[in-house]
Amino acid sequence: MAIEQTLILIKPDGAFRKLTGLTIDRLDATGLEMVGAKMIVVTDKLARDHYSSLSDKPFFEDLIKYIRGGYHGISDSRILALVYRGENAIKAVRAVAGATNPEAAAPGTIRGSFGRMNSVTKQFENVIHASSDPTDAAKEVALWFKKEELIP
Ligand code: IDP
Ligand code: MG
Repeated sequence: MAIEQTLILIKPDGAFRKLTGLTIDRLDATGLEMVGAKMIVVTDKLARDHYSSLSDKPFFEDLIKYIRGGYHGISDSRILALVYRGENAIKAVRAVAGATNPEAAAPGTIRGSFGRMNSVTKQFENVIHASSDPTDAAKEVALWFKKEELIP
């Protein structure tokens, strides 16, 4: 069993709809350890670096607007970034996060319980980001956190 770290972001819809505490409750229920937490302004550069692998997708510009709070009336949105650590942390957090499309996410998952398809903006509002594999997790943790901001 590998000890992994994974990055979680409470996206602007989660903060706007006051789902932060409920989301952390689900994350803590995994038994993993929270080793990093901070509020951070999502600059245009940070958003584009974070989602660089999706830059060729048709929804990319909408995604940048969404993660920066543009669909929730927030400019220079601050979001809560978290790092959880433990055995198979990446898969464990993805499992409680649920499927990307909130309408397809299983009941009881974070996205299945709290996510929604916004009927006005047509955006997936899926509450959290969670790293998808060890390569992405390493890149994302390093992008959002300095080493000294994590519990050793
Ligand atoms: P993930 O967040 O479950 O890892 P990714 O495929 O990495 O899913 O996509 C990143 C984010 O981009 C999603 O969480 C969602 O906000 C958005 N997204 C992904 N696919 C679509 C789509 O088909 N339409 C609209 N937004 C999408
Ligand atoms: Mg992803």
